[in-house]
Amino acid sequence: MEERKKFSTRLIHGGSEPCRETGSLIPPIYQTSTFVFENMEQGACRFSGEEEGYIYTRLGNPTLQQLEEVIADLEGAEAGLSFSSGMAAISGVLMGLVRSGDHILCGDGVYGCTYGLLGYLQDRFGVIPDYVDISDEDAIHQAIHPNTRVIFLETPINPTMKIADLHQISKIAKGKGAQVVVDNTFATPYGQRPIELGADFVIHSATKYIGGHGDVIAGLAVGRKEEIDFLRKSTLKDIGGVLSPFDAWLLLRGLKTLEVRMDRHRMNAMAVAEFLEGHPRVTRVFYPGLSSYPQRALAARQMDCFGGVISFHVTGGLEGARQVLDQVKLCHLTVSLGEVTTLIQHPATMTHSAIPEPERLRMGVTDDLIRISVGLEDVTDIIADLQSALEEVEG
Ligand code: 3LM
Repeated sequence: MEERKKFSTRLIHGGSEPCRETGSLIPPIYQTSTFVFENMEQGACRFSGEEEGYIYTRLGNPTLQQLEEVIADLEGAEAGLSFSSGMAAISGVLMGLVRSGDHILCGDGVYGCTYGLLGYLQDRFGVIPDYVDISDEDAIHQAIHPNTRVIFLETPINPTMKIADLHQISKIAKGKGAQVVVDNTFATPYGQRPIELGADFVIHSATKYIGGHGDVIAGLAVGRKEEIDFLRKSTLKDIGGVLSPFDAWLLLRGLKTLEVRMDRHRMNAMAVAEFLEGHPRVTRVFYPGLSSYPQRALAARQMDCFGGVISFHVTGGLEGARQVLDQVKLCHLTVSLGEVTTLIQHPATMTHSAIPEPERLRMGVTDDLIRISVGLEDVTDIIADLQSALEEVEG
């Protein structure tokens, strides 16, 4: 049996054979909305499923398929599916798994729009979302009910960087008939592979590290073939949040450098986290690579790379955060993360502002919390920018 190639080789060669007809090193983009049939019989057979082949890009496209095969391979899953955004992937997977009256158990922190989606599913469709402290095994056991269909986890959580023990939670879920869905956006498949730890589905906002360059909005999901096929034919096809072939091509290009980018993100983030930790205006820093990180042992066991996102608390509350964010120059004041440029933002008033205050505070998203996605610039320049911005914070 041929030995499985290493991660970086699979990133670069995955699905990317030179084109046989033209010799083109990079496969062409199938930038088409539809596919021509040879005759009516063939069209009918494609629709009935008697014949395999493309019909219409919302139902499948060679460029999307190439991306879906690569992400499934990197995550160690049977099959993959692409969506027009991370939120389309999350809603597509969740709506394919739950029915009215089902319970979705979430970790105690999710991206603001995921929180919004769960509220919408509750109000309109009678799904019951619930949040639990993912570091408390007894609490997880107690929070799972007979109608719990899904355990939804971000790990690390955006933006608090808290992590979930995927092996332990997947084991608990298996015994209770719930499916574990992991949003792996922050870690990427280079940093952590939830399927290998027992999860059922992995989701990405591919807008972030997978694309890596801040020029595309996209989502991905992987899981067992049968279930991914079901999602393809139901929530992707009929709700219709399909990715454009050009954006899939951008992701395929971004993926080739995922490993080298993540290594540099990690090194830069570690240096920034250490700098922040030693700064008198910073009261607390959360980065899994730090020895002070509360879940250090779990992070080391579960993750191969801690990525580039750091969150930290500053003195002076909301005003302290404002003084830093209004002063940075090299770091761009913007939402999103995981790209070559360093991005900094204020979760309480931006990415997580849709979460009602008491819930937001319970999740640890306080007014003095800043999130930084450390980019690939020279780290001394990033630190110098933060240093001068932090000087603005009054005691
Ligand atoms: C952000 N996050 O700045 P898209 N899952 C996770 C995410 O962080 C995100 C999504 C899913 C941010 C976006 S806020 C207006 C900007 C863990 C997005 C959703 O649909 O591709 O944006 O992914 O934290």
